[in-house]
This record gives sequence, C-alpha cells and structure tokens, in this order.
Amino acid sequence: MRVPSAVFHRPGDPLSIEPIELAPPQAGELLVRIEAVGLCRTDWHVMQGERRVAMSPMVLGHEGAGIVEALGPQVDGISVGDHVVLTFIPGCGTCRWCRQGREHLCALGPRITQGPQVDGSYRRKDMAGRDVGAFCMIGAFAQHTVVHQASVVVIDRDLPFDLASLVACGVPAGIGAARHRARVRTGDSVLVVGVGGDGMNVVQGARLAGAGTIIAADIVDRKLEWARAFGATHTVNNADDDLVAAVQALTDGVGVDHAFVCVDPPRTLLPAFRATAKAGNVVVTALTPAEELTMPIPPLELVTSQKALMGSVYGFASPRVQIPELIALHRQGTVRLSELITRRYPLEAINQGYADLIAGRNLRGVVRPWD
Ligand code: CXF
Ligand code: ZN
Repeated sequence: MRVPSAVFHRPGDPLSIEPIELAPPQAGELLVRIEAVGLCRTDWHVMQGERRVAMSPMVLGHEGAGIVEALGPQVDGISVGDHVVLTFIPGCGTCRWCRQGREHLCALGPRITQGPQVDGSYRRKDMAGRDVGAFCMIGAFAQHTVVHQASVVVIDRDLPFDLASLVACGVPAGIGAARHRARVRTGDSVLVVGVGGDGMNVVQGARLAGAGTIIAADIVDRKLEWARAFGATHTVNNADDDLVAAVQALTDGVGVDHAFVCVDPPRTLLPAFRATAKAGNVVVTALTPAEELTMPIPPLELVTSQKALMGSVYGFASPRVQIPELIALHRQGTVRLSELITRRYPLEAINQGYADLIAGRNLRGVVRPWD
C-alpha cells in the first residue's frame, strides 16, 4: 500500500512528506493505522544530525498510537481493531532483560536507530525503489506503519488517541525517571532542569511521589508557568538567574535530594550536580551527541559529595508495565495528559510543529495524520 509519510533524508533538511510503499506485515508483525503521534525532541535530534541513525531515507516518529488493521502470521494476543500504543524500545521477550521484566533494557534496544524491522529486513520502499528505514522500528510519522508485536502494547479503547500517544514516550520517560530511577519519596526535594516533554513529566512524577519541594528550571517563562500547573512549587529562569545559588536559597543551603537533567547536559549537568545535596541523585534523561565523550563533572566532587549519577531511558521501567498503569492513573485524575498538548497538526504541517517545539511555543505538538 502507498502511505503518506514524513521522511528524513539528510541532517539539517526538513522532513519530506512523500508517499512510501509499505509491504504487508510478515511473521510476528501487524499493520497499524496511526491515529496520533507526538513530536518528541529525539526525532528533532535525528533531523539535526545530533542523534545519528545508521541509514536514510528513514520514516521518523516514535510516539505513536493507533488501531490494528491487519495481522501477519504468528501474532499472539493482539487482534484486528485493538487500540495500541507503540513502544520505542521493543520487548523481544526472550533476552535476559525481558525475562527479568525489564523491557526498557531489551537486547534489541541498540538496533532502534538502524532502520530495518526486528527480522533485519525492510517493509518500506520509496518511489525510486530504495529501502526506507523506520526510526525505533516504528516509523510513526505516516498514516500507516508495520511494526513487530514486540513494539506494541494494547490499551483500552476509550482513551482518545492523542492522549494515548503521549504515554508512548514523554510521559513514562519523565514520570518513571522520578518514580523508578531516582525513587523520589514523600517530602523529598527535587530540581528539574528543562521542563519540556520529559521534564514536565518529571515534575508530575515528583508530585505523584509526594515530593515536598519541586523546583522547575527553564529558560522559557511560558514553560515555567505550565510547570506550576503540573506541580512545581518554585520556578527559576536559569537564563536570568544563577541556578545553583537559586536552588541553594530555596533549600536552606543544602541542595535538592534529586536533580533531573532534561535538556542540554553539556550545559546543565554541572549546575544541576552542584545544586544537589550531598548523597543525592543526579538523573540524566536528555540526549547528547555521541561524539561528546566527557561530562563536565569534576571527579573529585563526585567522590567527596557521595552523589549518585544516573542515566534513565523510558523511565527505567518496562513500558509494558508503565503504559497501562499511567493510563489508569490518568483515569483517576492523578496523571495529566490533555494539558501536555499545546497544538495538533496534520502530517503536512509536521515541520511547523517542530519549529513550534524549538521556539518554545509547544509543550507537546501532536500530529494527527488523517486530519
Ligand atoms: C530515545 C531514547 C534514546 C534512544 C532513542 C530514542 N527515546 C525517545 O525519545
Ligand atoms: Zn521520544
């Protein structure tokens, strides 16, 4: 079938909206009609060449939700008509990590920037007959995709798709970083540097975990206002104010129990580290170009302060566990989803959506490919 798609060709170029020939699902795969897909900064990093992918052309998009339209052979427990969220790390089910229930660490993870399907072959071709990759083995910036069942979580049918798409990446990444990586506890103090898609969800994760003080830092005042609605008790514009001094002033000179680096680690990691209390946690969720080989933290300070420095992807817990749990918490009214969406776009306006994200106008833009 011929599918309108947003395709990455070269770093620095906008996504190209073009028809892609999509082959039917093979063993273990399904055809999904994409109903909503979030504009996450990770795809922007790919478009800018800051996050390298192994090939092009490639259909980007990994924060997707939709409806199963057809099944290949050997698909278990998923039916045509099911509503699904796509997971940007597959869960193969058989590696040592998946057997421990830790699908966010699945052995297939390193292959998500390669381009092919789980079985190593391609389902997409461009009009010149070249193989086309799928970012995260998903390629959700399109009206349809073919994905492996390892990349699929079935969800309740009554959740609107634009809200469902958010629990594919930013919401578990942020909330999980607070709950599962740092393990924020009642009364703890928290600093979140960069309150975009991930960081805003760290704020709501910290609120869910019962944090006492939640300090949001960003260089965009509008995001700081939004952060208050998500649970921030204090805000700091770290373009105007010295972050370390501001956090020390808000924590009796002690620093926070947990700091989260959700934007530009080369610039924000050291201030976040120094704003953290002795023996506290520093959690990095933001991506840095692979060429960057050093971290701006003096090793002596790391030892003497006895702080823990941690990385977190997908909220450091299985998406198969988190996605249904977060949807249930949303139903109870504790996890905010609709407030995360600033604007909706048709597929043709996807580059405008990214321009709005980068200009700080959007918390989350969502593309609805059939609008
Ligand atoms: C990223 C996490 C690191 C690998 C590529 C995908 N997640 C989503 O934004
Ligand atoms: Zn993402």
